[in-house]
Amino acid sequence: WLNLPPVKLYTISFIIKSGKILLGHKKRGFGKGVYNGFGGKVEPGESVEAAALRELKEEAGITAKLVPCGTFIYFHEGSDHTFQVEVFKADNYEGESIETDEMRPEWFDVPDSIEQNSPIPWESMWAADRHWYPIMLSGKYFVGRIDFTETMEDGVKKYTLQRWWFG
Ligand code: 6OG
Repeated sequence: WLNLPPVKLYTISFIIKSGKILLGHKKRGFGKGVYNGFGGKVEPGESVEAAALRELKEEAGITAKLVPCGTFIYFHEGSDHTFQVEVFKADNYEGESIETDEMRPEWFDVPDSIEQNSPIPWESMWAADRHWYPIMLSGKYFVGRIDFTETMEDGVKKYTLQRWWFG
């Protein structure tokens, strides 16, 4: 664990407005088939915030005043990278959210509790999302680490979460 491989830096952004959260159903690439926020890789020389705004525009067709709300890092056995994901949110947006080549946007009710009959489709999302969405939705800043035991080939939904910290 002392020698984690080099970091790949990503963003994800969420619009959370009037009790609803905007997610995108990913149509291609990394995480295909899952619901997620809008985001992607930070390009060399680009700031994290500029990348978040660029990806929100590219994938959902909108702009927003994004505020950083958390960070998580994960690693899985056999990967040659450590992944760092910077999470942003906004309570409003400009433009009209549109389906793009990459994402189909869809609004979901923000649940009072994630335990019961949640309107958020946890089964069709990355395995760790249910651990940090509640912290994000509560308005607290979070920092987390996820260690996965399976490799990418088995599909994102089959990952086993080993550990999670936040604070
Ligand atoms: P492109 O390859 O499409 O960017 N991403 C994750 N999202 C969640 N919820 N959990 C993860 O791991 C993730 N790892 C990466 C970052 C990939 C998009 O997928 C996000 C980007 O928004 C537990 O450019």
